[in-house]
Amino acid sequence: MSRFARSEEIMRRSREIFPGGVNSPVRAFGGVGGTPVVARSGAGCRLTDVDGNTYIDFVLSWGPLVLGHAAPAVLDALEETMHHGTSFGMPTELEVRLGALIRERMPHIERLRFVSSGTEATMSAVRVARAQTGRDGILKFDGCYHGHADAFLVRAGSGVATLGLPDSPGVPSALAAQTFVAPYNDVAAVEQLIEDHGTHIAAIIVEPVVGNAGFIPPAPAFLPALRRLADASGALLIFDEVMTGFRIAPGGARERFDVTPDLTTLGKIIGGGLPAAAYGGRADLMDLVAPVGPVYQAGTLSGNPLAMAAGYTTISILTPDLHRRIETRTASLVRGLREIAARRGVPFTADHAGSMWGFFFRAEPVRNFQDARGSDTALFKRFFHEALTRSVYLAPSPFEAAFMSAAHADADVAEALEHMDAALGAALE
Ligand code: KE4
Repeated sequence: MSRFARSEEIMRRSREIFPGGVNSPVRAFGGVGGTPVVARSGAGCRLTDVDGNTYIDFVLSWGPLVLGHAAPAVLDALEETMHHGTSFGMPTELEVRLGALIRERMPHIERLRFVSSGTEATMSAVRVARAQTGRDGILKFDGCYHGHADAFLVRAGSGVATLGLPDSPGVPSALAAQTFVAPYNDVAAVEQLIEDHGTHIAAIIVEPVVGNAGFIPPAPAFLPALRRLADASGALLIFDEVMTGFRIAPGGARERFDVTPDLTTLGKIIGGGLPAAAYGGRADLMDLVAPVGPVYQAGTLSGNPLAMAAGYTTISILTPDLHRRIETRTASLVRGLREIAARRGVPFTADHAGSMWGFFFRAEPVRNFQDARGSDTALFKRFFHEALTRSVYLAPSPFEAAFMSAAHADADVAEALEHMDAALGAALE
């Protein structure tokens, strides 16, 4: 009997209910083939599926679980909070506590608004930029994914790229025409777009470190150039830190790269595994948002008490010292993978920023999505499945980043490297 028999049975039922049997496309294993593994439970750095197979997990719910699965402190915070009620649709002190902590760690976020998903955060930040500048255009980067709002589904990364849908049907062409796309790390292309359309562009929105085309770090001059070009053209600079926030440095991209955006979006980690995201930045911009200003944005479950409690506990525990320890372990994992690939003579590039990491089966460094697409995705698919049967859970797509948590100990990293070494050997046969 298949080691995934129960997953296969549940997915058969699930496909009758949900498109592709999933509630988010990338979970469908479209990028690697085969049947998705159905989760049953998680504890620390390990995941157990419905067939009882366990995995060392490097996806961690696509980033939120920086403390690992079912972190005891987070569960205690939820236990303590939920008995007082789960939602009020009213202000609570929990929001103030988390909002104040975010501002303390990221002082450039003078004002913020909680929402329930990264998509809401990015679409709202763009709305503020369009309101402030009176312009309609936005400039994004090929392979960057900012959620599924219409304006962004123009050659997006992540699930769209995995599914090979360069532009999603259903997005009005008039709206797509307002989105300009440049290759990541290509300053000359941005300069040209600004020269041609600069007076029309409300915002440049960027993943400061790309996690949705695989892991792609910014060239040193790239983010400073975006800041300069935004200032020169009157556009705002938006850092989409839904994935990188509290992940690539204790204070996010602003701290790591010393470039200050006008607006920042956050998500994932700030909810500690529950639905929470945020957009924020300069007070003069955020005071455009209702009820203070005319820019409307709202949300029934925005600032949900349980999500606030989980997020506050997570970020409180994630001190700069703990962040550094997770980063050090991530660096040793990436080094180990490079050594394995070199010993096996496989074209390979890997990198990390904080506790976010990734790799491609390609000899040269990956600077943009085109480079990423030129990697050996067939080998990635084989490697993914060989690793899966050896108890290592990687993102089911070559165009996603991987993560590390505080729950991954040195022994877990060593065990994972051993399994991935054997997996690569099998994938090469
Ligand atoms: P959500 O709407 O999925 O909460 O956030 C959208 C989003 C915005 N910005 C960035 C930089 C993001 O990475 C995301 C979502 N990331 C994907 C992972 N590649 C979520 C996983 C999924 O789509 O199921």
